Amino acid sequence: MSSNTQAIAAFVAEVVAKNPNEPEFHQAVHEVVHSVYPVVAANPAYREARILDRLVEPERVIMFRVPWLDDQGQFQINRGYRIEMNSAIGPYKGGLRLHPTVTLGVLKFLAFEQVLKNSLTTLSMGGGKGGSDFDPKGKSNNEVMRFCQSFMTELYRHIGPDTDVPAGDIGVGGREIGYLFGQYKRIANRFNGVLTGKGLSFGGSLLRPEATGYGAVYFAQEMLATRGQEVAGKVATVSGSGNVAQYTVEKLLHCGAKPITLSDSGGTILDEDGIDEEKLAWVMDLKNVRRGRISEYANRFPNARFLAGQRPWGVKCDLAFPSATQNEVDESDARALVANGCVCVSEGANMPTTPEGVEVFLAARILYGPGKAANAGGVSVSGLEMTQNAGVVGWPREEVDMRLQQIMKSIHANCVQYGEEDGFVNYVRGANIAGFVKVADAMLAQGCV
Ligand code: NDP
Ligand code: 2IT
Repeated sequence: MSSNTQAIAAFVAEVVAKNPNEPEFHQAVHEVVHSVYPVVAANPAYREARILDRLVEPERVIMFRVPWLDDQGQFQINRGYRIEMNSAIGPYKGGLRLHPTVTLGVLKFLAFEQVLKNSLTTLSMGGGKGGSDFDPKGKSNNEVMRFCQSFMTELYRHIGPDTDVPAGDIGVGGREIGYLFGQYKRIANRFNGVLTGKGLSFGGSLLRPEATGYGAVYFAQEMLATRGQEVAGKVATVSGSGNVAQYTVEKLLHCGAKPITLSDSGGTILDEDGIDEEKLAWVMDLKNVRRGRISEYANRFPNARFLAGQRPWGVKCDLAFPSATQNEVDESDARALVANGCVCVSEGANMPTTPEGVEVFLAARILYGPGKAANAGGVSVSGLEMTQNAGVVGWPREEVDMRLQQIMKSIHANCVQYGEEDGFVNYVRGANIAGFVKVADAMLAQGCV
């Protein structure tokens, strides 16, 4: 073992010992430390200032009770969290996730990834993440509203437009942000940009709903261009059927690609004819208004098949966009994608590929864009929403889209700068190092805080 390998193993072992029962956090830290350790080893100032030790320690963790009354008048109790991970380069920024699988460790992994992702965006945003183990599935609008109001009744004292600016993530979209904003304004007696992903009539930005999915496709375009290829004409598999998946399909259609799958936790729909604009509009209504299951697609469009309990990765494709959740692409999924001729994976979700799956993609030298680079379009437009709110202006859609495309190009260029080796771009290494250096230098400049 080289001395770096030993040092990395020792560092990760200490993180594991200090943060028991947080496997997703360990996984995220391991991947990043593996990439950035050589940079740290070569820079005595980083070592003396214990940058890595500070990076894995959240600046603040807030954990609270969220009591609410269901439609039957029964008491319900959930646990709420906000991880304020790192504010070296800006106020804490990152989404809120409402899902029964939410734990402290899941949110710490997401907050940790967010620090580096936000650094890559070129904007001034620190990293945070929050949420609750509340399950929005099967809840009425009024129950979701009462939950959001109770959640904000505690959270409001910790957030603010210059302090910590939450947004959406799994289970939190426009409806939830509306309820959260209403309660914040009521308690704080302030109308400001404390949340992003707001409705257009109360300070939201055009293109924020589309931004993550569009950005993941823009990132794929940049990756493909390095090999003289383009998105047009390619067959694409997409997982998930929520915000990110829907707008990934929309942008793929704009670019002339053929998306053929969507999924949810029940299984995958495969539509060999392609999911076109009309079918996508039906999916948006199903998921965002009627809040149904993706299996219904196969009833509505009989040429499509529902693959119960399956993920999309066994389906032959040129491009893959994992856009559901963490660890949804394992080693055998990655092998199947490569064997079927997939040339490019652009991650809309956060850490959707297991470490073993990542190894398969890197060994096959396909174009592999990790989430913290490929899905940074969402938080980037959140940053643009903050700028618009601060200036009390609203930019036209074309302007936001132009800025989003510029940011995705710049993230790609940064990944290439730090990740190119022997004519191959290792986007994992590139994204980790590029994100890290900016935060590390800011921490160095700010002293022992
Ligand atoms: P949504 O809640 O809109 O959609 C989530 C989708 O993923 C649903 O189809 C859901 O299916 C599926 N899913 C969630 N958990 C699981 C699971 N454990 N197993 C299988 N399927 C699952 O969330 P988003 O589209 O906003 O988020 C998707 C991913 O993108 C997440 O990883 C998120 O962190 C990431 N992301 C989101 C951004 C944003 O701007 N929204 C920005 C950057 C990244 P079901 O309904 O069955 O649960
Ligand atoms: O993972 C993410 O980047 C998000 N869920 C978006 C965060 C944000 O603040 O817009």
